[in-house]
Amino acid sequence: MSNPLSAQQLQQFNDDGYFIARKLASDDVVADMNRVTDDSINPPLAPVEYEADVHYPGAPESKIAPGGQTPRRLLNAYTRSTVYREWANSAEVVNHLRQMLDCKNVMVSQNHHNCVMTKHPGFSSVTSWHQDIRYWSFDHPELISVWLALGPERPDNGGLMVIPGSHMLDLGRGRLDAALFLRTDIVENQELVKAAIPAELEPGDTLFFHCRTLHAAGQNKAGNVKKSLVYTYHCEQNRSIPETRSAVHTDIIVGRET
Ligand SMILES: O=C(O)CCC(=O)C(=O)O
Repeated sequence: MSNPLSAQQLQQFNDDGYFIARKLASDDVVADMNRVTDDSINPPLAPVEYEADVHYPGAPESKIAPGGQTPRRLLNAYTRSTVYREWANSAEVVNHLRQMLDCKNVMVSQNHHNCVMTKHPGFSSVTSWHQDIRYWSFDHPELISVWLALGPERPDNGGLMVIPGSHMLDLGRGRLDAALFLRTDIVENQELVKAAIPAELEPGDTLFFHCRTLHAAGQNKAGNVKKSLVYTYHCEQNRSIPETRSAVHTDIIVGRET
């Protein structure tokens, strides 16, 4: 296996619920992805989710409000471009996932994430604390998202923050609001978020995080659009529940010929 994770790195992922692989994507791959992404933002190439669609704090109220046409996610990344698809299938990504998920056949979902997240200065919204498992319906809550930075990511441009070890917490339903975000009015939650740390990334750095790891992100207050390619993976044996949002489009085994 090329460039396997060491036992210590794997332990770090298991303990923290996330792991950053520095410079996992080459400069050439990142440059290609930036080119394709920039061509898809202006004008936005469908299918696109707009800031106005998410209704998160700070988002424009509607598509006709100022900033209402700001893209938030370029959807269907896997089928959108060869360069995105090749990354989803790359040995760098798939070998790490085989180790983290502890299975040979890893599948990528086309049902959520599977997108390029774009965060624009001026019209971006806040994503409150949540676990991605809220989106997913699978036999087991064992999925990993892979977040590739196409540029620098820090708190001031809306980069992710994570709470180490939060993937092991048993959060009762009462600690989450109607949309399954962490309630801010609960003292235990206020204490919990004090442990947050920024996942600072440089172009090509790749954040692997468990679907139960609490994370959040602020608005982009910097000068450039922040862009990140995100996929979510699971083992072949861990199946989506039929007739849920997780089962609409076919999952694909990665790491074979594309
Ligand atoms: O970039 C952001 O605002 C966070 C996105 C996120 O956490 C998600 O889509 O699950």
